[in-house]
Amino acid sequence: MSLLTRRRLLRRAALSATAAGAARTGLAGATLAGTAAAVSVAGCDSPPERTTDAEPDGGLRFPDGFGWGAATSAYQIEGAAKEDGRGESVWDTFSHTPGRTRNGDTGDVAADHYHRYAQDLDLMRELGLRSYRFSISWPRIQADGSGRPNQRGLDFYRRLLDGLHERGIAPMATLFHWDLPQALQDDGGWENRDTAERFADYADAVFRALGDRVPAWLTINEPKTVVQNGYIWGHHAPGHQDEAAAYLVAHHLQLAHGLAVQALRASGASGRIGPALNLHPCYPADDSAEAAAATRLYDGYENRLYLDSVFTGAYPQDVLADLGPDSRMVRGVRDGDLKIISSPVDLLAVQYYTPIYVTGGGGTVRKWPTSEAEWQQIYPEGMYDILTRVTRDYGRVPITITENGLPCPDTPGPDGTVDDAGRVSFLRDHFAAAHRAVRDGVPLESYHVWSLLDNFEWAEGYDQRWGLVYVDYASQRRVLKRSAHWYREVIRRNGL
Ligand code: IFM
Repeated sequence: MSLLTRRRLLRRAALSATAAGAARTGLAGATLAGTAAAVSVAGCDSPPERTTDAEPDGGLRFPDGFGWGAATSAYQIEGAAKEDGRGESVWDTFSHTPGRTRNGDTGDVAADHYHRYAQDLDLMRELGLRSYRFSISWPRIQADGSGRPNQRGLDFYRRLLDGLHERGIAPMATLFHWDLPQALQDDGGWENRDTAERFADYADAVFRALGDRVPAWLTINEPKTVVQNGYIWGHHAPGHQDEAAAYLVAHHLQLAHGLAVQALRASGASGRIGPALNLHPCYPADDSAEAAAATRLYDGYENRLYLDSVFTGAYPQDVLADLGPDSRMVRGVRDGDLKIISSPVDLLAVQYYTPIYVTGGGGTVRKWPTSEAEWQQIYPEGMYDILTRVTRDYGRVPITITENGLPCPDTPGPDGTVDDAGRVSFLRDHFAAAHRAVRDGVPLESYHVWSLLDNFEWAEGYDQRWGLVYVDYASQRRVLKRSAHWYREVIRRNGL
C-alpha cells in the first residue's frame, strides 16, 4: 500500500479515535484542536444557517408521486435476538464483547420492533409515509448463513410486508445491513470469497419467498463502512484492523452485490434492484495542486471504487495503482468478476451524510459544523453535488436517497414533547438541495430519512438518537418528535 494511502488511513484512524474519545468524555461536537481548519460547534438546538435555495414562502414542490419515506435496519431496531430461530450475527458477538460499544449496549432488545411492528406500521401511516426502507436479517433467514431458510423468519417479513401494503406504503428491502451470520465470520467472513456465494444463495431464498411483495431491493448497505469501520479502524464488527484484508473485503462485497442482482433476475421476481452506497463528496481543503491530487485519490477510495465497478465494470485505475499489484484485493479479482459486479441495475440508492475535505498530505479537515456524530459535517450543498455528480458521471439511472439525517440530543420536555428543531432545519436544507438537484435533471424518485425510530447506533449504542420518532427504551413508548410532525406536513404538501 502506498505511502499516501497509509498516511491517509492512519490520519483518519487518529481523527476518528480522537473524536470518539472526546465524545466519550462529553465533548461530542466540540472543536477538536488541531484537526480542523474552520470548525464550529453545532448542537441540534442551534441549527446552522440555511445554505440552500428554499424559498421563504415554502414554494418547493417535488414531482408528483415522489416517494417520501424513512429508513431502518434489522439489527438496529428489531431486538428479539434469540427468537423464532434467529442465529447469531457478527454484531451480536461484537456488541457482547466488553468495551466494544458505548455502555456495553447491544441490539438484544433495541426498539423491540419485532414485537411492535404493527404499532410501528401505524406510526408510518400516521406520518403519511409513501415508502419504507428496512433490512432483512440474514441470521433470521439462515441461522448459520446457509441451508434451508427459516420459515418463521420469512413469516415475520411477510407480515411486515403485508402490513405495509395494507397501509399503502411501498416497501424497499435491503438484503444486507451488516448482520453477517457469525458462522460465516468463523469461516473467514467477507475475506472469504465463498461468503459472496453464500450471500447469493440467501438472496435467492428471500427473492423466492418474498419477491411477490417487494417492488425494490437493495443489495449491500454501505460496503465502504464495512471496509473502513469493520476492517481498517476496527470500531465496527468484526473489529479488525487489517488494511490488506479490507480491500479484499471490498471486492467480495461488490461481488456479492453482483451475484445478488443476477439471482434476482434468475428468480423471475419482478422487483427492481440496486446498490446502497454512502457517497461522500470530496473537496480539496485548499487551492494547492497537492490537495487536488490527494482529493482525486481520496474520491477513488470513497466513491469510485464502488460506483465504477457497478456502473462501468472496472475498478478505478488510480486506486488499483495505489493498492499495488501485490495487494490482496488486486490478487483476489478473478476473470469475469467485474462482469458480474456490473450486472445492470435498476436504481442507485444514495446515502448522504457528510462531505470530506482533503489536504495535500492526504489528511482531512473539517470546515462545517458537526453533529453529535463526530464524523459528520453539516453541508446540504454536498447533497446537491453528489446527486448531480453521479448523474453526470454514470448516466440517468433512477436514484433513491435511502439515508440522510443526524443525531440530536433529544429529550422529552415537561409536557412530553420532543422539540428537535435542529433536525427540522437540517432536513429542510437537505430537502431543498435535493429539490434543486431534481430541477437540474437528477432522476430522484424518493427520499428516506434516517431514521424512522431512535435505534441502536452501532458502536455508539443508544446514546445517539437519529429518529423522527423518539423511543423511550425503558417502556418502549414511541413519541413523534417535532421533526415527525413537520415531515408529515412536507409529505402532505409534497414539498416545502
Ligand atoms: O445508523 C447508520 C446506518 O446503519 C448506516 N448509515 C449511517 C447511519 C448513521 O450512522
